[in-house]
Amino acid sequence: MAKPERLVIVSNRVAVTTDAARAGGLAVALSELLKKTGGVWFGWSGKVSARPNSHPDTVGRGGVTVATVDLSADDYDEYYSGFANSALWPLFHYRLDLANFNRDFYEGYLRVNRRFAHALEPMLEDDDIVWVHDYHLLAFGEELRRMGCEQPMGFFLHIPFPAPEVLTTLPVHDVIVRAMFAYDLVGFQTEGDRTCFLNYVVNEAGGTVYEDGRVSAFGRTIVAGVFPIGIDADNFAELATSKNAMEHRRRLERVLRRRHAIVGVDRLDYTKGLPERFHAFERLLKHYPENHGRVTYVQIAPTTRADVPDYVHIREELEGIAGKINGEYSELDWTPLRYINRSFSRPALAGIFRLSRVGLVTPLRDGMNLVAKEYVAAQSPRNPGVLVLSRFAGAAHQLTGALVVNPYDEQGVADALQTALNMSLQERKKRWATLVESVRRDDVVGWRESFLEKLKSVVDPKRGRAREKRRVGATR
Ligand code: ADQ
Repeated sequence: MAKPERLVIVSNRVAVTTDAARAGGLAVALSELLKKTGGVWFGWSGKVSARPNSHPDTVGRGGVTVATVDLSADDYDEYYSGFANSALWPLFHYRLDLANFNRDFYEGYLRVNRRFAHALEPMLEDDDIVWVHDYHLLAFGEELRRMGCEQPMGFFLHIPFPAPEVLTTLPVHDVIVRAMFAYDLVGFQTEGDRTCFLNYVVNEAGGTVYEDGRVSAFGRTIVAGVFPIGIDADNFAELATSKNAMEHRRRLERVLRRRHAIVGVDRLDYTKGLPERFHAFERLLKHYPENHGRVTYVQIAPTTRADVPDYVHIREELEGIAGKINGEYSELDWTPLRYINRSFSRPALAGIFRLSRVGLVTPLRDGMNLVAKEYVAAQSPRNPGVLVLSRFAGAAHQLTGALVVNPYDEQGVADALQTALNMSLQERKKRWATLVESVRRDDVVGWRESFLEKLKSVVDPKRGRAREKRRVGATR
């Protein structure tokens, strides 16, 4: 019997787990799959060391080999904080004003992609399938190919792919896109992202797009597909009624004292539109004074990437706006905005979502946004809340039952909040039914399976030829 293919997942950080209560659905979905097929999860250990290891440290966890390498301080500054998070992240989210195209960052990015590829290559077997994740590792596949690796390789971009007019401001845009052609399948979150990629290929690289999804440029033909990521909806719904969730719900209920809650949960990132969101809430209080004493907005936003200066600025900015709103509108027994700058457990978030009348998700740009889907999954079918969602989140293409807003239009968001807070139970139920149907249907397992099936279908003929070559070689 043929040996099943082994899956090798490559991502900046590894997250092997089965603890759905603690980890996100993505980590669990990929871990589960690795356990089924046997496999390797390779990436950065999260450690910075003076002498980073060139051979990965490996540990076996339930049939999965976790293989990690450290970064040097220069690697960390140039690859992680530098090119990945100060050039690609802002650029791909259309924040040209924040992008830093320092050449050293780019050199460091290529160096780490190469070092990672050299570290993984000795572990690879002929029948492996390699699945690489996200903007930190765009150049990783090309480095593996340079070493002669012929395994099927897929790449999934979790963040948006920008329009060519924006992407071409990156001095090395052509090198980066050419590197993407080392993969056999490149996956995007939305049709819009894929279109931006195809437009670049045709207009900037002189490539060709075929009707069946194949794309040729730089002497290679690959497939570009759309695979909107989802969550483990049933699991999240269960978490929302767990003991832990109920405890947090009760704590919040005590503070709310029958007031409606609006909830936002985001990593503290300038792409999430938090200052605009705070201003929109301020407008709600200003233009719809009947909400004074009646509505509390809870924003949970833990600090991330704290050593990238723009993340320090956004934190200070938010503290200023929150202080101003509360200073102006608070009463002895009512604090309009509760801004909490730390992380919560997943059951706690699920409980808070379930209690909140409105889920406010207004990124300025977002690959998908899983919080929007988690808010929907956590709702009670008998008394569901309303999702107010930015049109610039990938999720807006699927979650048509939401109140879709333009996050730059603060008055528009305030009006949508007012509509949400006053929406009849009948309409809330109707909208939620559409939303939850979509969240359940396009879940994380479907995402994972459809990507891997596509990858296999793209490379099967090639694999057949490679096997035949090896067989003929062996019988000679
Ligand atoms: P992120 O930018 O991190 O992900 P998102 O999709 O919302 O954004 O996922 C965040 C996850 O972290 C969610 O599962 C959420 O519950 C959790 N989280 C957020 N704040 C938290 C808090 N305070 N405490 C605990 N958990 C918290 C990137 C892209 C997205 C894309 C995902 C997946 O930027 O566009 O949807 O990858 O592909």
